[in-house]
Amino acid sequence: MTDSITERPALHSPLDRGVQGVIGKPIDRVDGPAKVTGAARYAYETDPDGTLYGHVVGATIGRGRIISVDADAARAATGVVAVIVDDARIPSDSAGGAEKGLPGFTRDISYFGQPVGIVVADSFEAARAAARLVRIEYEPGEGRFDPAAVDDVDPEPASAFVKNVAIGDLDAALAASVVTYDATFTTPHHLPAAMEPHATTASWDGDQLVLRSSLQVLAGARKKVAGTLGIAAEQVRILAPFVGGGFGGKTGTGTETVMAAVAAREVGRPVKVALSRRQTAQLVHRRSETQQRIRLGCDENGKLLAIAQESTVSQKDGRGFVEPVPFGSLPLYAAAARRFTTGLRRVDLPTSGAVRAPGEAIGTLTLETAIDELAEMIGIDPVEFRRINEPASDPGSGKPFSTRRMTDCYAEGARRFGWDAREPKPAQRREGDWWIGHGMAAAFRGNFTVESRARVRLGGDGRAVIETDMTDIGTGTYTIAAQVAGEMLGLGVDAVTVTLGDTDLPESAGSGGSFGAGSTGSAIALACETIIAELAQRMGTTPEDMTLKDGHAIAGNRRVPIGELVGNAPVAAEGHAKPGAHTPRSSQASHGAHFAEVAVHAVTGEVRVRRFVSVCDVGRVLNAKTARSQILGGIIWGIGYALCEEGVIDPRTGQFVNPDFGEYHMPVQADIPHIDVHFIEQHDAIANEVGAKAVGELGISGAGAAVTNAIYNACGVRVRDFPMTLDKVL
Ligand code: MCN
Ligand code: MOS
Repeated sequence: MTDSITERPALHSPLDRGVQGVIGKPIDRVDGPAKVTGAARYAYETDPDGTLYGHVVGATIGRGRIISVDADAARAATGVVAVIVDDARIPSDSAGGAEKGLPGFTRDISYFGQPVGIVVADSFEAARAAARLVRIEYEPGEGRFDPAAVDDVDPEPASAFVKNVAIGDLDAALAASVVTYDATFTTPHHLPAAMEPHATTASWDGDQLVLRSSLQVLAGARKKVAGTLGIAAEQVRILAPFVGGGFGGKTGTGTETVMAAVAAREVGRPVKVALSRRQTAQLVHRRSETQQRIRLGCDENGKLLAIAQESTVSQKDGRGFVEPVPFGSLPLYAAAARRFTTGLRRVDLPTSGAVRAPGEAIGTLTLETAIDELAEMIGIDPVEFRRINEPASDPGSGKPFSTRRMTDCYAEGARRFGWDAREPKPAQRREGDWWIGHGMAAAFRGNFTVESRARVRLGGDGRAVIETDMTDIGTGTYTIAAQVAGEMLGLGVDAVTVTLGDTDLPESAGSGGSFGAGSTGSAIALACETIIAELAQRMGTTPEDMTLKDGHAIAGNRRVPIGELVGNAPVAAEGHAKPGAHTPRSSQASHGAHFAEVAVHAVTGEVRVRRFVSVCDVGRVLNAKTARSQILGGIIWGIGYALCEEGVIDPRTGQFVNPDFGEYHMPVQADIPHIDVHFIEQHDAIANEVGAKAVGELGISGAGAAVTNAIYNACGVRVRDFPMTLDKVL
């Protein structure tokens, strides 16, 4: 099928030739030394002269109205410089993922923690203490705090990113099936808990605002901040050279960003604001809880005839984001009758928004568990069952896949894991008090190329400088940017300086949707192409007949240092990557297969993940080490979603009762075994110029289901209410 699409004109591609030998290599992070020595400064660590501290004041009810505010005691407290509460300049809503500028202050409270104001003081402690002295009287209202108790479901929210799908006659296909499956799963609220707090240091120079912020996508944030403050985007500069994790929570802008800007303007001095952990849970955004009914049917040969995933999710009023539950499920399997729906309940809870692998993370956790169940019902090995149902083209759109190595991932994963030795029947293996089991699941992450620009300059010193507003949120952007340019221009990574995270630089897609590396990498490669053409001209040859290696241009028997070729006339170019002309005609994604071995304690129900193997198809791997780290991180999230992560909301007040690392349980080092990650590389020439596809969110998809399926294989227990804590497994 794929050959019906002509590939986009390839770069004459030093990347494919790999003469310099840096692309794809497991090179250590170029920003590593700066990070471990503390030279890398994060948003809250910059102190322009005279910086003051801001602390956000939040509502202490989940629904109702403010009757009165008394800030006298706060204003009189030691060290306090300003108290801005109950004020039109304070945005009325949580800012994470805001689509537009935020509306100004309202006395109507629609979620617990809603920002009401900010206190500015000469120390962090003074600001926090004074924030507690602000007296607010409320008239509490009736809140919709328990999504499951909200009867009203919008069956087809207009804003949904994934539209409802109804293809073929589902009921007839189920009736014609030899085996059918029908079960309902629930997944809880999840929090995007980055290590670095959500923080901003804001300073004004006349009417120019400089924000040192921990954000993922700077160009978008700049527009949103400007919209909220009622100023032009050109008046805002955002700097984010280092970001200590975001996981979706730092897309859009942040409450702390707008609040710091408002406060700094009021006091005429720089102000910095960091959200506490508790505030992070309230003011950033959660991944919506979900209810998912999954129905499947297959014929006697295991061929799926029907597949349905009907979900409900929740969102507060006035917000458009709808957790796209079926996003990863849609293109997984061929089945003629298909139904995927996402209904929406309106609640008075913190905004729900994009958390790492929106939709896929929880939609494949359930679907891949259900597929395992159906495979067992029809008596076919789960790997074989998936192979039987591998689609030839995207079963939703009918479009050909750009590249898809899913079945190779199954085969290679099974081989590496030793799947042949698995006992097909549950509860067959026991080691002392532990039941041992094996499970697997498919992984899927859609791939997008998003418009991105990068500038590359080559100087007379033979060094290259890359400039773009792209961020590195822990992913490895600095390193892969240096690798792409190094390979293109024949330079070692130490001869490439990468400057990121500044809205004064060319606008990129930012870090989000796992489109950052492919999109920005392509912009860099395109800029290098222009530079190569110029160098070839100076060499009196063509790009095809010139090789760049180890800082030299080589053509025929001539070998000229690049610095000499550049001389006093630096060569600079801007690359502009965009979705290819073929993108709308193809279906693009990264794929993978996860295999897990677990031990389940026969007496306590404790689950230990003992072994994990993952084989992934992500197009070109830009850096084998950072790409592996991304998959590792994703798998750990998947294991957490299966076994322990759960944001618990008090249905009486609408507040998270476990908004910190002590109570919101995530897997720690001791919970994670050695993870074997292997890549099947096939450069995807249709996806983008560097042939690289999504990595950042792929690992989560399906990882939890490999664990749930292994638990079943170990002890015969299925749990459909996540997380599978030991009380449920027992
Ligand atoms: N990479 C590669 N080869 C490819 C693609 C990527 O080697 N073909 C590697 C590179 O090191 C690249 C990294 O993987 O820097 C991630 O690339 P990509 O998949 O394009 O993702 P983004 O750059 O867009 O990063 C965002 C993505 C998302 S959407 C979330 S959410 C997420 C994630 O990355 N949040 C993270 N991974 C995270 N990792 C860390 N440490 N912290 C976060 O907050
Ligand atoms: Mo990732 S949730 O798209 O920032």
